[in-house]
Amino acid sequence: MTTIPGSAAQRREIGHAPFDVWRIREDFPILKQKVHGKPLVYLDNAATTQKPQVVIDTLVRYYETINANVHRGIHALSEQATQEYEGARETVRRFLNAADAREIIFVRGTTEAINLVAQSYGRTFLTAGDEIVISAMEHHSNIVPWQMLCEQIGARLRVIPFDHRGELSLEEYEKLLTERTKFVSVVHVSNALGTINPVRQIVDLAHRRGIPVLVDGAQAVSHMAVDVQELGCDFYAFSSHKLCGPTGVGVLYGKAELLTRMPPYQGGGDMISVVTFEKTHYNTLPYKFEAGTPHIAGVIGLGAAITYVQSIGLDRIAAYERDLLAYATAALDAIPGLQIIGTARDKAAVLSFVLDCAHPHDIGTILDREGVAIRAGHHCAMPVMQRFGVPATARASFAFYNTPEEVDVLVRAIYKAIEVFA
Ligand code: C6P
Repeated sequence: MTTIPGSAAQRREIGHAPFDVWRIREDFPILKQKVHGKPLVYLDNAATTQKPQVVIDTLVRYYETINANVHRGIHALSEQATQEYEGARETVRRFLNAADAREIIFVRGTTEAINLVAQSYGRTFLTAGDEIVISAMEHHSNIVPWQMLCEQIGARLRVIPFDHRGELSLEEYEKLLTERTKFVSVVHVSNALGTINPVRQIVDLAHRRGIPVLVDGAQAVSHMAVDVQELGCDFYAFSSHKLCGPTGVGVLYGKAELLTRMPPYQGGGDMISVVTFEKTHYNTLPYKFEAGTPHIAGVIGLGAAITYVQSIGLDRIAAYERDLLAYATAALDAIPGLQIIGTARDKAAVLSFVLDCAHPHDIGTILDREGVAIRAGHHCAMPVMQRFGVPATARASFAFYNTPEEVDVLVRAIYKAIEVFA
């Protein structure tokens, strides 16, 4: 028999009024599915979140009734598409509390946003001998673009270490900030460990020395309210698909003053004002950074996703997920031979773990047979695995539509894996 810490009463308390998780689950058609004959327990939300009906309907409505290119036509459909596309920009602006809609650039996702800054800002304002500071818990998307830049211009990457819990050392960070430091790029919430980093402090320490900061918010925006003006960061990146929106679209927030001084990342339609063979004049913000036909349906779908999560409330989501994570952490901690990787005091809804009797991929396979979807691997954060001396972890990552009962299913499935492999 599986012993799950926490009483039934405690389980009931999580997810009932004022946060009715069962009501919310009704919004997600995919959650009604069975996998291998078992009810789907979707715990791979850090990889991508599921989509509520309202987002699916928005995409269908767009293609059924609006589909047209933006910023080009003078016909009714094009005008409507443009209006909804630009409406979504305003929705994102409010969501991040950016000062100006010109500071919201639509891109393909977090990865493209970081590459844009590395190439546009980095190649313009950094030079040989300069240093870029990142942390040891970055996703590859916030490592490789900077390494590529370093190779191109002869700059150097410096790395903030983290401790056994997965907490960054601010002391070490401060030591890394010198007159050679020209850029800082850090993750808000680690996808492999769940650590919530003190980005406000990180930004302050950099700004005191006049160093701009990019924050990778891929894992943050769906778990907490983000206010870019309060954080003070110069750039903030996130992906729509981790926020209940469509894949293939994301956002780069950048301070207008910096974006204005940066050259375009890509050339093409929409990012120009005048083109001659002798010289091209670029468009104003934000279009200067949106070359070619954008993912119009995706952007409008992202707008619908943001409106949806805001209707639940990011603060309520954060509070609910905090309880759910505490419940899951206690339950997994009680499993013999299981070690949680990433035990920071301030964590978002990610539980990475290893078992002493089974490889994470084998755990993932057994869990899948039980209908439980988790991710197993290095989570595109190989340096994190190296730091903990493990080849991979199993990772359960939660969303606001997950329930304590699903945590119980996860625990029972882990015991099954132990039975098979021990
Ligand atoms: N992490 C995960 O399973 P894209 O692929 O561009 O939407 O997001 C990249 C990215 C950047 N930063 C962080 C912190 C991330 O977690 C991710 C995506 C997924 O953890 C897929 S590897």
